[in-house]
Amino acid sequence: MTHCILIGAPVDEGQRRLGCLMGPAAYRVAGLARTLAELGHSVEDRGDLIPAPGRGETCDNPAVHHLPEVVAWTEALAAAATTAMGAGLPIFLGGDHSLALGTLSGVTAHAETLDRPQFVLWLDAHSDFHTPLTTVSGNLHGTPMAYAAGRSGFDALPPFPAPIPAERICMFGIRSVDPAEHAALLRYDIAMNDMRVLDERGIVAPLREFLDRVRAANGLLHVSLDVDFLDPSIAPAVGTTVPGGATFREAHLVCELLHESGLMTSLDLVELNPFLDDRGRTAKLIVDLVGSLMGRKVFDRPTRSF
Ligand code: EXY
Ligand code: MN
Ligand code: MN
Ligand code: MN
Repeated sequence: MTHCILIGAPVDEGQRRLGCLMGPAAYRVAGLARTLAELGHSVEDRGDLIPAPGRGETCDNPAVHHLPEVVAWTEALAAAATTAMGAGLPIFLGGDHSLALGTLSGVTAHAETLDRPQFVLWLDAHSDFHTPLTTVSGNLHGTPMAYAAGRSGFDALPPFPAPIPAERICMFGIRSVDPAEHAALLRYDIAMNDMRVLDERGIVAPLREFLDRVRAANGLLHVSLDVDFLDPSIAPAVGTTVPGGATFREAHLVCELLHESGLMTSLDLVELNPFLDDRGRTAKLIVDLVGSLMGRKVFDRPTRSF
């Protein structure tokens, strides 16, 4: 059984549609701790982080907004992530996806101390591969994967502890990539499982390929689950809906395979905007998916006989 450490990160500054700051509360109301406890895990809720005041950082792209606040969140989250990694499985309750600037920094710094490679599974409609200099929207939630991969242009942020090589990154569910991200991604050998690939190959083969790589390298695995990975018809509570997302069954299968692998060492739950939800259904769905990630099965086979 696992010691699960809940860390609230009500970050709303990485995009412009207010509401993600209510995410941590919504996950708690939807029964996240109870779900984990019922599966036999111990749960420690460390409450919500409070970042330091911003220090006025600027960047050359005038579209970028709330940079000092995002820098402060990144520092607070990186420290919290590194500390929690030594104590259990941190589950970061967002908050918009800019929080991954901090969580990826913190877990990667921890992996460095263990001399183990850090891997990332990015479950998202978007590649989030902009830098502060290439983003057109100016929304920094579109940048964390580029930061972790070591792209330049993040001068306002602390240097990323050990940039994650492309072959340790797997993107899953991608269906919205901006031109500047696309041009950059062509220079990286990231496993790009966009919806075209998943439609053709299904979920199982590409995910197992990646998990096999993590296992072979004795790696740590950070999973970043953006609500918009899911189809908007089942998960409406997100500001950046993109049609054609993962179905209920596909998403559960991803979670079940991850659990079966035993490889996940940290988890982000990001982009939930409870203000856009329909009677809590999206929050409840994410909690349900965390249940599958943490071991809930429809039928618990003693051996794999299917
Ligand atoms: N690529 C778009 C932008 O940079 O504004 C959309 C980014 C959405 C990011 C969401 C969280 O995944
Ligand atoms: Mn995202
Ligand atoms: Mn997204
Ligand atoms: Mn390579």
